[in-house]
Amino acid sequence: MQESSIIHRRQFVKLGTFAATAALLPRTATAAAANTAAAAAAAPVGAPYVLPGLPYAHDALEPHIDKLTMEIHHGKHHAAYITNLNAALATVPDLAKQPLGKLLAGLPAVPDEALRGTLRNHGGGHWNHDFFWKSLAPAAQSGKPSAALAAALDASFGSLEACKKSFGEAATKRFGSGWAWLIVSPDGKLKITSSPNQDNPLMQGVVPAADLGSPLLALDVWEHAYYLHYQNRRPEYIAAWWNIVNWHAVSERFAAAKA
Ligand code: MN3
Repeated sequence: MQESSIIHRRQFVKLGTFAATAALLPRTATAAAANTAAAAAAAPVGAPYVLPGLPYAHDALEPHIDKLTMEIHHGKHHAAYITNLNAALATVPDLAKQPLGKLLAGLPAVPDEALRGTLRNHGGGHWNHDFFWKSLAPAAQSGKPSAALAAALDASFGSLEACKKSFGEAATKRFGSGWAWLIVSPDGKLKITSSPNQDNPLMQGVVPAADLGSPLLALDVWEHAYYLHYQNRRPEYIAAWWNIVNWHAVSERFAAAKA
């Protein structure tokens, strides 16, 4: 009971921030912020988890990500992570009460090795995809980094273009399936990392300590994310993907991480 009221309050605060920001933004950006707020409102807050709806239509990211890829990626791949996560959590009611991010941050405390592996892969799969969808917006609503985020990107990488270059290299070099991340490190600096499979920067004791932090932006480089349209041309997918980054969402995450 106490746990759920804490989660509710946290969500309420987050939605309040979105609403306040939306009031200050021009019309197209307001629509994007409203989409993000709607997605946050629809997002699951506990087990059993349900597949959250996309904050845009399946074809809204074309031509950069095609409709069929979005339908399969969201409706099949993401849904399967949730099904497997729920099946695992059904056996451990105490763990099921934890917010997913907290559960993933504390994986080493899960004593059963098989359960730990399932939570890592399928809990990570749900968290990462939920985060990924909210990191994207139709190209016309992509926007740009806030002044504060732009300044931090300049300070850490020299420029936004230099950040994109490093991020693209991390995403390209990730062997096999995984993710590229832009995070705020515990020291407050921005950093680019990558992780295998469904690992993410929240996973203490799983990913290297230097790769831990608050995620601002994620790119899925599993072949299921791009193969139908781009086949083996991962760098082409990465380059096109920048057109549909939701910079409003990324800027909000940066502000929250620095607060
Ligand atoms: Mn995926």
